[in-house]
Amino acid sequence: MQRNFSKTHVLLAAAFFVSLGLLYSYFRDSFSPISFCQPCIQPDNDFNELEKEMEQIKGIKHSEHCKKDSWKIGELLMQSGLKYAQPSTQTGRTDINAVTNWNAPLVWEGTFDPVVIDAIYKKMDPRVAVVVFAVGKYTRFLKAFIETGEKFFLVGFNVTYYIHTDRENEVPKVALGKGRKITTVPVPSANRWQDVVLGRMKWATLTIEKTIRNEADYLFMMDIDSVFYSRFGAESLSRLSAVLHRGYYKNTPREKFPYERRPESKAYIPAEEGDYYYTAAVWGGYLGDMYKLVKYCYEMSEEDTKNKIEAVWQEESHLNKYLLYNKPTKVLSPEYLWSDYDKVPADIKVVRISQLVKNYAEVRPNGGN
Ligand code: UD2
Repeated sequence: MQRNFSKTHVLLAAAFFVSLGLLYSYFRDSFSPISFCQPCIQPDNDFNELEKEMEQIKGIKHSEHCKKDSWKIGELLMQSGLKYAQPSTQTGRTDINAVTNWNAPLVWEGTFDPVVIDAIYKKMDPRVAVVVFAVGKYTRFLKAFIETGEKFFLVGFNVTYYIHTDRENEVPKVALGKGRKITTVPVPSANRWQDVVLGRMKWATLTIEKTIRNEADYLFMMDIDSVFYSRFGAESLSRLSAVLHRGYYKNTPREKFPYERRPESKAYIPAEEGDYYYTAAVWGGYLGDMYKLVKYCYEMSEEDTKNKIEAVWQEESHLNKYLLYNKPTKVLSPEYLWSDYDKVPADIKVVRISQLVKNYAEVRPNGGN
């Protein structure tokens, strides 16, 4: 009797645990938070909120890429036998500062070896999304941007240009390198250029949620009215990379930065705070971190609209606010966004990408400069 009793219990317990296992595997996908590829996500409280929202969106699945064993960011692996100059601890550029006060690299020509850095990042085989907008007459800038991007931007890497436009028929056919493609995303036209620049945050958020989250590991947001003049390579990649605005990178006291100074705006930064002034024309990072930041700019600008205020430099103001309290992991020198309007000073050894001269009044829907 005693023996039968324990046998029954053992059987019942086994059945219980088997059912528990079955139930767990059935519901596992609903319990585990939806996440981006392994390198992109460091869940925290804010992010859990975003993830909850994303769970609402149907059809989101982990991409196969995430399961790749080779994809372990942060591991700076390099193959044996690579030939390159030995690095020095004593010599280097002395005319610039190559590190921030939170110890992140400040990237200038001469502070990295392109052979080494490309080799390291190519080993990870990352997929890079470039999100651009060409709304209204701005489609005229697409051809030169993509053609020069093919010559200079992360050459040899997998790159997809996500072109958001209201004029799909004006997206040019450009010969692309291996592993590179164009995806066109329709967006509505706008009457105000301010609505386009700010609207970028909303549309980019949606495209990341719907498409890019399954297709990329890194994401760059870029202005379309620019051309690449020189190498823009893997040295630009990090969890969050921001570019110093060419107008304010030298000897500008922080109180003179064109941050939003009205406390009513969500982008408000007090006069006595600030590290650098970053441009919103080029910024990039891991997909998950960029999603969080793009969505932040979108939500903060929506809050401002509710409060009947628009930040002085639209999304650039919100970006600067975010980056003050969430420091970038790499700061890129103004080599990573210069301007054809300006002379190139001695410390800019190479212009990698540059904003084109344009007739603001002619090209924008509501004129202005
Ligand atoms: C500056 C910033 C830009 C943004 C803007 C906010 C630089 C180089 N750029 O650009 O990143 O922060 O100020 O005021 O400092 N666009 C269209 N259609 C339009 C208008 C804009 O597609 O009708 C897109 C396009 O991708 C363009 C981008 O928005 O490159 C920025 O607009 P912009 O170039 O007119 O603004 P700009 O030069 O003042």
